[in-house]
Amino acid sequence: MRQLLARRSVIATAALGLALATAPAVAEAAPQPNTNAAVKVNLTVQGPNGLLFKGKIKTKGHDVTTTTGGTHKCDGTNGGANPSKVPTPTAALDDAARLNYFSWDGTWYASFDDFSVDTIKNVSGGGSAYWSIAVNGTPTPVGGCQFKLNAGDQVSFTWTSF
Ligand code: B12
Repeated sequence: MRQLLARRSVIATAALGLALATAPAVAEAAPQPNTNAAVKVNLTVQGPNGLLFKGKIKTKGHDVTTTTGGTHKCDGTNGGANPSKVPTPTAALDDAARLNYFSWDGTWYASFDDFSVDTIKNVSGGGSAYWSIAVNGTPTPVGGCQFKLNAGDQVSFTWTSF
């Protein structure tokens, strides 16, 4: 009798081991890379009468507050432009302004889920000029909260007449 019980126990243990060995592995979620790590970029603000700011800025996507536009995200997910948060030109401008005590203002356009940058250091475009945004010399095809910046990028806000 004792032998029979011992044999049953061995069989049960073996069956359990087999079940565990053949159980499908639970899929582990792959760790998501941090797309919004702070990057250092070179920022230039070129006004109608000369350079208004030039410097290296450490920046990442973040919420931005302007007098005219209020508080909104500015982290590259604006308008679904990027799937996750990233550093952006307007967030870089905002960081430069805060660290260097200069002002900027922008209007919020819900239609673009973005700000138009209207005034930097009290210089506005008026009716015949605007602040053009370029990265590495190329005007961005989207607004300044939608474009992804990479480390070392040359970001410029240039007063441009039209
Ligand atoms: C005219 C125009 C401009 C003019 C607007 C002033 C003017 N004198 O009319 C100027 C030259 C200033 C301009 C600038 C820019 N523009 Co623009 N512009 C247009 C255009 C051709 C027509 C807009 C319009 O008149 N709509 C009709 C009026 C009745 O509607 P509205 O909502 O009142 O229009 C206003 C807004 O569109 C706003 N506006 C214009 N451009 C942009 C860009 C952004 C990001 C925001 C938030 C608002 C904004 O200015 C208009 C007049 O007040 C559109 C293309 C299109 N077909 O829509 C591109 C367009 C809106 N612009 C675009 C872009 C990318 C820009 C810039 C970011 C380019 C750059 N790299 O510098 C800059 C803005 C930079 C900044 N300072 O923030 C993109 C926006 C795409 C997006 N998803 O963000 C568009 C769609 C063109 C494109 N690439 O397809 N623009």
